[in-house]
Amino acid sequence: RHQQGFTVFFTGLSGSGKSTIANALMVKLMEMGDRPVTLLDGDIVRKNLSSELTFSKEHRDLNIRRIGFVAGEITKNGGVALCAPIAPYAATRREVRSMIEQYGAFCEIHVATPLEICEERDRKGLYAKARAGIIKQFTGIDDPYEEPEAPELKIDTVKVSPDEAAHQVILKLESLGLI
Ligand code: GGZ
Repeated sequence: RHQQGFTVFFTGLSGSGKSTIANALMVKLMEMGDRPVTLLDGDIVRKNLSSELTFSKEHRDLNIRRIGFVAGEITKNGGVALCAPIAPYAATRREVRSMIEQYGAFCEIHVATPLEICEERDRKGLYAKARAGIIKQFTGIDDPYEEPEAPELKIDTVKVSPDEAAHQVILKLESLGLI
């Protein structure tokens, strides 16, 4: 039972909570213990797989396609891939979806924390740097983020804690028959 692999693809602004929710989800899925779970977090991928890339549209797209490729291989082999990049472009997200749906299910999760809140928290001080012009092409400030139109799930992190958000994803995966 539940042999099909799948990918959970989080998308949202810097500081929206993607990593935190993905990590909480990973713990829950690993506790279930039926399949190997691989987390492809934005900054870890940037460091290890995409270290030569910038934040131009071309390079962001290349980064997302690489993540999609790895997630596709994991999905093909019956595993669970959790991806948590910004992935600001809708067309590129669609591309990755169709890559992965050849092998298993694709579950897109919009971590929909509003820009004002990400900026107010500014955990890494990047928004302040972007406003000051020290960092250019920063998503939400002087670079686009195209909101998902039909994600499998949209999480309102203003109302919901990371653990509750991870639980919402679990419920969605159950309703899709994936776990
Ligand atoms: C967006 C940037 C930028 C620019 C550095 N724009 O909060 P973080 O720090 O850890 O998350 C952001 C991360 C985004 O990398 P991704 O690979 O997820 O982006 S994409 O999907 O668009 O390829 C942020 C940091 O890198 N960062 N410069 N200009 N985020």
